[in-house]
Amino acid sequence: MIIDIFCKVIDNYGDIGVCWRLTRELTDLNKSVNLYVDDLNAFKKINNSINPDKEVQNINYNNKTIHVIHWNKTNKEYSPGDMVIEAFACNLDKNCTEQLTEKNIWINLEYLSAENWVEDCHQLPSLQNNNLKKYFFFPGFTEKTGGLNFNTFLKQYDKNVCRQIVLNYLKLSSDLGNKFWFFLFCYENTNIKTLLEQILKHHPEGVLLLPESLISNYLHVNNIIEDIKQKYPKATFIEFSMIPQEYFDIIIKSTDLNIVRGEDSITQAILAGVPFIWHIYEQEENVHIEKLKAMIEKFEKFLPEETKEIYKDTLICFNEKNISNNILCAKFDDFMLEYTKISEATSKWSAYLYSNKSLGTNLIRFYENLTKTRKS
Ligand code: TRH
Repeated sequence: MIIDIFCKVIDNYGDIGVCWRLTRELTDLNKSVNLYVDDLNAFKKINNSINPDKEVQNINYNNKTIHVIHWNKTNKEYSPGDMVIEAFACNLDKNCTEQLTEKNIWINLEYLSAENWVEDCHQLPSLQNNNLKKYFFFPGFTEKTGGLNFNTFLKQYDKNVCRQIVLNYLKLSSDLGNKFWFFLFCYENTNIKTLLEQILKHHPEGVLLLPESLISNYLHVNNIIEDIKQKYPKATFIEFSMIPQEYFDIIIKSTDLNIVRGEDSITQAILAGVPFIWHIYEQEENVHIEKLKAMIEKFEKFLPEETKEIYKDTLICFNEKNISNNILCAKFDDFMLEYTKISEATSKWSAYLYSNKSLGTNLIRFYENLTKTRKS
């Protein structure tokens, strides 16, 4: 089975991050994937084997070959795969859609949302001008969606295994192995200093893992790391440049707390089964806050009653601006005091989400059911 995935990089790394992860999962499921990407420079930042100057290249992944094509809208003689996936409604250009027939299963892979309406739209067909059906496919948090985008093989890696890998990969002293580790990869955020201080108040010898990103730059520009080091001299700050996605995933599974962003890193953080704080991608008219509340609503089903409000307040406050520092301190302190209960709930939610199977698995299942129906 041949699958074409088309990826248009809007900004940041989530578009290519989601597509590369899905490509790897489908490859692990023994499908042959052609990945079309318009911005190979962004791709190289999360996969250093990519050559941004090559129009076509083969990537070796787990002793299998993935075809990567620079998608520059002038790709000639396109011959479609069995399943053609437009990531985030990136819309194929004419010389591709003209080659599609009803033998090809045409998918629009949507952005992740925990909102309930997603279930009603998932797998809906939409008749296109060329009289072919394009199917909406929504990742999601329930069995009535396409499930979350994760790599099934990683499920067997537990925190200790991942922590050992990270100690070696980042060449860290093994003395750090038994400390409280937390990972920070969010957007610029005026509340971050208070959050880091509250975490270190509870874990003064904490280890902060900090890849180069918008937030690491923000911390440096505002001298926040220096300030915090004064207050918490036993804390360790591990900074590093961007790393391949496979190792990014292992870092997320190695920590005790993840403060992450966007769509793809939050997904991996939730599945890691340890407490997470989500800095959601900001949208107009506060649409992102509704999305944030929808995710919290799904998670709080696993939280004890007394912890629900604390968790919700923490995430809302972290994503809001102009909250007084006293309130921020109190909320983040409450979060750390509830850490064990939140940790137990995250672990249960992770187990449930894994049981929904991966986005890749569910796409294959959809394809097989649809082609079976069409044959009968
Ligand atoms: O980079 P992001 O902010 O991407 C965003 C979101 O996906 C958002 O939903 C979308 O609308 C917007 O892009 C256009 O955050 P996200 O989703 O976590 O993607 C980051 C990807 O980068 C993820 O796949 C992990 C990967 N990554 C690495 O592989 N190595 C690294 O060192 C780092 C820091 C990230």
